Amino acid sequence: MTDKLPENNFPAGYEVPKVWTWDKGNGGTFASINRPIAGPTHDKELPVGKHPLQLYSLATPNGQKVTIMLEELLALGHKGAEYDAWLIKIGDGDQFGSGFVGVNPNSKIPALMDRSTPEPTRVFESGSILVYLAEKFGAFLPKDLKGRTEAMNWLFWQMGSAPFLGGGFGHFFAYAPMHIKYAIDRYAMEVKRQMDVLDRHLADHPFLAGSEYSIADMATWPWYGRLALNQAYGDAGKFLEVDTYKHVQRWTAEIAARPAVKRGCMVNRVSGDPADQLPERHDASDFETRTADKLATA
Ligand SMILES: N[C@@H](CCC(=O)N[C@@H](CS)C(=O)NCC(=O)O)C(=O)O
Repeated sequence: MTDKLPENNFPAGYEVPKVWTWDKGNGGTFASINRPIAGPTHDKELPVGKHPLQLYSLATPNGQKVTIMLEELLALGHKGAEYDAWLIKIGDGDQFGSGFVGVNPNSKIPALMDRSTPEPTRVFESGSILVYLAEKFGAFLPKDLKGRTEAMNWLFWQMGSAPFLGGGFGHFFAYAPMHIKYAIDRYAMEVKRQMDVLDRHLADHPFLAGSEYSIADMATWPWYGRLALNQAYGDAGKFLEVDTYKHVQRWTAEIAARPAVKRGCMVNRVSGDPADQLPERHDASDFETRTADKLATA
């Protein structure tokens, strides 16, 4: 670090101290919820509904992976996949309540409690939730070892890659309190490389795991499909010229057209068009009767 002149740093004159201290006023979009420590901040039990599966979530891309999977399972006829989806407002710090931390010690949505097992089973990390549901219901994960492995390859690829898209590119493009060319260039390059990885693979495979639509697609679409639709981080899609990834565009459009994907994207959603927001889901009929536009006029 000694080769870096303080006047070239950002902000100019900044020198890295010997020991980091928490600057609570750093001003980023999520500054009010970010903390350097784990654990609960307050006591709060989680609500429990009537269904076997209790989901505690919000319609971010990580949250949508799971609601898409649950809606796909229900569409296939798996009645045991009925679920209550409770809203966790991460901007208000709900993820730091004691009940939520009991389900996910990492304090991040999505978190799932399966109450159909002899003792309730907690499941956290969106990738782990997808695998759990795929194995529980025997669906959306190829049965043969080769196909299953290819689905896992892409699922783990997504889990490892998306933080560069969201935490890296998205953060510095949209959420940081200033634009830093170095950071934006570094992460834009990486995200374009990732889009090209997907594009080359999807050129000769209908879906990520091959011919079968799987949890790998459900994990990847809310991140890279949304970006391909220019629905992530303002105008990031234009900035990254996402229209040039033709095979990603084909795959994105195909998945976007699935009715279960449309429903899954509405659950626990609290922004955008009120007709597309279903803040909480406790019954399949809620899509008809309990969207935000209907609740407002009830
Ligand atoms: N690796 C985790 C990431 C989950 C995650 O980052 N969730 C975000 C919303 S997309 C969250 O809950 N943020 C709240 C916080 O950081 O306090 C997963 O895939 O489940």
